[in-house]
Amino acid sequence: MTFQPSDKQIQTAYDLAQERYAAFGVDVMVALETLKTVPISLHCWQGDDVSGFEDPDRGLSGGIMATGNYPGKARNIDELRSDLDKAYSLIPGGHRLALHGSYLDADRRIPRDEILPAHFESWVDWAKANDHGLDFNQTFFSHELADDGFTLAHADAGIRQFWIDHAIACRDIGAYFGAELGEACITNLWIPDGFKDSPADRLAPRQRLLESLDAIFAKEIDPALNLDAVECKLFGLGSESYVVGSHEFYLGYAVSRQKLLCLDAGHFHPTETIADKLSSVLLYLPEILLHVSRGVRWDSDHVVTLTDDLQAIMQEIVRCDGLERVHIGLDFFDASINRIGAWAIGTRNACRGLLMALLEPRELLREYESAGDYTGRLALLEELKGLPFGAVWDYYCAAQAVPVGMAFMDEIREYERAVLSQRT
Ligand code: RNT
Ligand code: ZN
Repeated sequence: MTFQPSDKQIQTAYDLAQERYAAFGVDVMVALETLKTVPISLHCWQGDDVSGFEDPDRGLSGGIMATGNYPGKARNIDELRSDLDKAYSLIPGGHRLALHGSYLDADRRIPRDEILPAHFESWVDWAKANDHGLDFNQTFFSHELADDGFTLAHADAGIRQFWIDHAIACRDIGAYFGAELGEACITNLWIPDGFKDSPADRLAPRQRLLESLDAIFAKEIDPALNLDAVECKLFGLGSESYVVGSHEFYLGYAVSRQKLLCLDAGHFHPTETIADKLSSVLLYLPEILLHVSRGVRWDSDHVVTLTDDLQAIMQEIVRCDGLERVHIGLDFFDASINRIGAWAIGTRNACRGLLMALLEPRELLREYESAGDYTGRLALLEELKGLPFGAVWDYYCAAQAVPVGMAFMDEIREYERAVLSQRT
């Protein structure tokens, strides 16, 4: 038996917490009202170890890897949707779903350059029925034309064209999502292209990627329907020495073409964090997409926990007044634990990190800073870590009618018993 607070205990703890925060000039109610309006884009690929439904038996490629074989992985679209429904029911607030091109609903294999909005109609029906916004991603991996490690930067013009056509088809699907759901879809482009060992020519593949991207984005799409993002990376499995789409490459591309830059927390040197990048990028670009993830020693895509890194990212979004401009997406895939648990734990942590940031006494911190009182600033930042944030979080979960504390694990265990364990 785990301890569960009663409604009265939740309320009492919340009332006291409110007073503690008020003493620092923080209105907890305002923070919770704001938190409620911020959607997190859950990534569909945590539910099936990035297999997708184009050809689920094909192994994952592209320098990414889901390790572990926890039983009960979703084997088809219905199972994935059922698992997602369960996950959303454990997370406070209203949230989005990020799909990948390979999660199409078709009864035969459709070539990637021929995928259509029709192949995603059932996802739109599901999104409408459950009030989820949709985001999208082109799929440039787990495919025979990506097996040599190159797609949009491939030396072969025919292969490049195939992937250009795939990317264009996906933008149209993104626009279809946007039109059907009445809010823009963010279609994010990430390619695995790179070399295992030191290349002799770093320039030519980047020149080809630049041209491919310009061809993909040649058609104007109403930004109210679809927004394009490009995701950079430092290295991947098998592309340790050179990745065509590096940070500098895409920063330059995004700024010059006014595309969204996607910053994945696992795509930089292990001690380099993305939090500090937001205030710079926001000066040059109207919007940013985040892939909130947790790298452990490498881009391992561990479930998001409430780390200093996560808190710093959320603090920066709030401190930069960036809640409208920074879109929060998740990107992790752990196959060694219950996959619904992974979604619930990772997304709840993203929300918790955001709540902590919203509870910060920004004015007071800035007063200390402008007065040159850096000791006061440091003392306050440390003091905040001991404020009763958990009481506010519990109250929020209760108010949003989702499980408080560890109770979400009871639901996950029950779902595992009744549903997941039946999958063989
Ligand atoms: C890979 C990128 C990319 C993928 C997903 C599946 O390193 O982070 O975002 O994780 O598209
Ligand atoms: Zn990513």
